[in-house]
Amino acid sequence: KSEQELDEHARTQIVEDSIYVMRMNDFGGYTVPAQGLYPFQWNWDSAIVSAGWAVFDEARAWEELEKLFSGQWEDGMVPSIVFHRPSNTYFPGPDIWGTPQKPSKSTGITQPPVAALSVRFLYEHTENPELAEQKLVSLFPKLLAWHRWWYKARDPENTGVVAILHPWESGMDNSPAWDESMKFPIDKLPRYVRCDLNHVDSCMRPTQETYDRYLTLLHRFKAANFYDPSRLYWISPFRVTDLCVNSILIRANRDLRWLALRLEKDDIVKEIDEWLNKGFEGFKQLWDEDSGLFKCKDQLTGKLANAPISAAFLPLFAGVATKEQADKLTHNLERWLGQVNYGVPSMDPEDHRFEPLRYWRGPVWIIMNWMISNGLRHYGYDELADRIKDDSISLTTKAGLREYFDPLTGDGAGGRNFSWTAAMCLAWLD
Ligand code: 9YW
Repeated sequence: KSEQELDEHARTQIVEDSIYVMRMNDFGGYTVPAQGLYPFQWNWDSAIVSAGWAVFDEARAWEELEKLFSGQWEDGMVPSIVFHRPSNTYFPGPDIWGTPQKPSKSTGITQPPVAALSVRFLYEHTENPELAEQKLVSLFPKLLAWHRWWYKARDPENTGVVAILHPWESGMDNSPAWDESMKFPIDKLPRYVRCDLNHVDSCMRPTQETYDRYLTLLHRFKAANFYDPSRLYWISPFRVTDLCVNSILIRANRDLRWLALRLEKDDIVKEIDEWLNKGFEGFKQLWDEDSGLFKCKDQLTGKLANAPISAAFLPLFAGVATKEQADKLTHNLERWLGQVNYGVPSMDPEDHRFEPLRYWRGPVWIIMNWMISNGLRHYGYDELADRIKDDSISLTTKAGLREYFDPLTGDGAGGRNFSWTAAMCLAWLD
């Protein structure tokens, strides 16, 4: 067979596999990221996964989002994990979090606010406009409440950018961007046993010391009147301006604005415009001219995090980078890509902390590739955007629907049969 035929065969196969994986991970209205390793509904995973469902089962796609919002707290927060059903293969589960039922068992922290992007995606790709209109009307107030929560609970000082209080909130758990900010003392912890190492080799996961710090934060937040949002911002020993959450929030604000216009909600459009304007200002403090990259910032020390991570390129996705900044970013990105066989590594491969297999300290993540490539296209860097898309196709067709990939060898790593990787193959790479 010719190479082209083989390629086409591999592409058809990956679409079939992706649908199979999504169905397999469907636990009834919500999709688990990966069986065993992550057996509940994760927030930003689900938002991304709903776009995958939209390609072959629109009703199920809307259901995914509705199920996620069934876990929304009264104050508007949407938790990072909703524990719809018990499972003993993940730590820390609902017993450790011990959140009051509000209305489902959940964690007491949140995750990147992707959902507004998904609602717009589903609405624009609908084959059933009546259904889409109805879903938009019911989901819109929930999205709005969540975005308002971000500004009220996580930017009480009105800086234009929001804070994360736990590395889990960024979605990039052990990113080198948190190394300095995670140096607070570890509390005396109740004895615990991790479950992740039953599923994935320890060389691909955060270290034990990192886990002790994750748990220290969890227990401190729980002691603050069960994750009281008006207190957490002030008591947390970890308070960071994260590029991933802030870029996604700005992008989600744009999509929320688009949805508000559809619903003719002029006052809300104005409110969102204020968030966008102050967000644009807020991002200025995250630009590091010396390296030509955006950086995360420790809000407690006021210092930029000295870590060149792939989220540095996400302000392109948010549309908040200037043309000059975009040029410098792409210059860096080209250098990074020149050092690896598959992009985009989650940190600068020339940095001494780069580890090609350890989670957020080197591996390629397809969802990051999607956001970076989308941002590049928006700024007119089509060739680079294509290169990242091609790399993503090569990785998934060669190594399968893995959680992340080694940028040097292209080998798959972490969890297998991974839902958001499958969703990206359906909604982006096909
Ligand atoms: C954890 C589910 C989640 C993702 C995060 C990723 C990892 C581990 O897996 O978190 O214990 O929550 O870092 O982004 O949502 O895929």
